Amino acid sequence: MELWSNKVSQLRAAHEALLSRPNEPVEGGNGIYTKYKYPILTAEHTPLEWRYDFNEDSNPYLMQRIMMNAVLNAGAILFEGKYTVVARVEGADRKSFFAVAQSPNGIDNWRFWPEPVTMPDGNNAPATNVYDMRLTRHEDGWIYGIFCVERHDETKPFDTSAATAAAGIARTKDLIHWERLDDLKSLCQQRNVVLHPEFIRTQMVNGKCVNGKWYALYTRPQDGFIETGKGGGIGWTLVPDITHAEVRDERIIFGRQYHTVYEVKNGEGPAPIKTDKGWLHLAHGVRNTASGLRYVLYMYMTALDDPTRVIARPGGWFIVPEGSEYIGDVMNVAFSNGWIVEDVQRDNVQCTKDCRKVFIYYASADTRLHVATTTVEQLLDYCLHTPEDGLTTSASVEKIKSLVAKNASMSK
Ligand code: M1P
Repeated sequence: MELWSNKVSQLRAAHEALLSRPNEPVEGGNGIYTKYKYPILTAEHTPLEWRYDFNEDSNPYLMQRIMMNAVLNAGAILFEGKYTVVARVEGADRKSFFAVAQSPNGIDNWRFWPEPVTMPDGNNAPATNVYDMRLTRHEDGWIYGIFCVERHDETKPFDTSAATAAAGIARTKDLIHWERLDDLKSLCQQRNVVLHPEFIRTQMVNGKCVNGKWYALYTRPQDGFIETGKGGGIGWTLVPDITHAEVRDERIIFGRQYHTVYEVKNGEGPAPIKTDKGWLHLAHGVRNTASGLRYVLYMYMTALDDPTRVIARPGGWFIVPEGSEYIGDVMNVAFSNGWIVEDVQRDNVQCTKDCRKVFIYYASADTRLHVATTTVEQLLDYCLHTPEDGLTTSASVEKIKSLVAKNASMSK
């Protein structure tokens, strides 16, 4: 009896030590953002009550009854003053579910809420798996979660890997009660669908400017579950009624491109951040390699008055898996569907620019969740002053030579 209760005490103490461990910035870095020493959430951070039966009679060996595999791709939002993520938690059975975790500072001391999110099916067919929720605090007053809904492809009954991906849409005010709306209707498969935070109030129809009020969605149409086919690029569509959203008119605003980091797939990350110089976007690009697909994060900007008009495309990747981040269930993957921008500048740094802090939540190798911190000003500087991908080796060499020449002119 005593031995069993000692084991429980040790288990709880070790868990608490993990949850309360302070995180530390990694010094050095690239000047664009700061990474941190420890992942912020892993399978081991999930509540013990989700995993153990704490009754000695029914669990004499103190076994984990339900094992957790990973905590990854999380939507993020400032909620009631707390840094909040709706993480994708994956159990040992491969099923993902959503769970809310909060931190007082966005960097450490993350605690999951006692129970995972109960996501209703609404009018939709039940899903086999759900994941990668993008959270958008919309100007209509709701918090929306748009996520991938995966089901077996019943047109291929004998293929156990055949699947379809659609965008599930739900909304909430408290992150506890979710109202499930209709899945996004689309002729293509859809993943990485993101709701723009503001209504779009004008659009061109048949060459004429029409006024109205539309929800705007970033999409990523694909021909198949894995294969992008003709699709794949960041698309844009307007929907008048978010409760019955349908893709009617979709256009690619940022496509895939040969020999870039987004050659094979290109998908929006979290909802963009509004700044006075334009919308900041974080996205993921995928290319193929001899060791499999490589997922990296990249950034771009669009015009304030037209979120479909790309105004800055810094070349190459922004965040990649580094060191131990490379290793895990799906190697060579950095993925992000959540970031938080502080609504006001919280620290006392004297700043004449947009020094709002940004917390980028990214997962590595589909296994664990990390944070990187920066400011709006740094991200603007990065986007507006990183040269574009010139698409050829000679263009890349010329960029380096002009930087060398600029630096040389300084020493004259
Ligand atoms: O395994 C890498 C990622 O693969 C999928 O992303 P995408 O639809 O862009 O290919 C998703 O399963 C994502 O969750 C995962 O991180």
